Amino acid sequence: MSAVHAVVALGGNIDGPEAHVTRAFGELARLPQTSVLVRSSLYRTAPVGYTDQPAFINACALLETALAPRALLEGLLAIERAHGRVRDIPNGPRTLDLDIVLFGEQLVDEPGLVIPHPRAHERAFVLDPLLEVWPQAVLPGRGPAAACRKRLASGGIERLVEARA
Ligand code: PH2
Ligand code: MG
Ligand code: MG
Repeated sequence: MSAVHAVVALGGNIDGPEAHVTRAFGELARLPQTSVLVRSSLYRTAPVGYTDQPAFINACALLETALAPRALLEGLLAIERAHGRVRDIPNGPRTLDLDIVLFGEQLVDEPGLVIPHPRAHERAFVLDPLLEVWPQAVLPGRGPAAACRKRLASGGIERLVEARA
């Protein structure tokens, strides 16, 4: 199979989002023709955009996939629906959001699917976990993810350290 490296950003902020995001990593690994190469830590992040809502849990997964971008998106939307995702308030509370941040070096601009994610370069809640799974990542048209991150404020993001038994 001709596989590419893709990055999916995970996020959620209602109904126990840590459990939703953790379960979603396993569900990504069960997508056809796809494996999860690296999972980031979970991050607790202040809401960006619409701020009158609970803190988010965010993370990123580095995938290897032979799916086409549109097929990967369909798989992500099916996982979101299985987590009871309801689309009412734009940027509002959600159980689980799965966004394609990067898909190899491909540029996609189609209805409902823009890659790289058009706001990834300005969102620390995407860049911090992205840099954890892929420190050398480059956002086509924006340059190295690490350089994008340096231009942003450092506050509002807490990496959650897993409790060890
Ligand atoms: N997602 C949004 C809007 N704002 N803020 C944080 N902290 N994390 C998110 O995942 C997030 C957000 C729309 O997708
Ligand atoms: Mg999103
Ligand atoms: Mg989304």
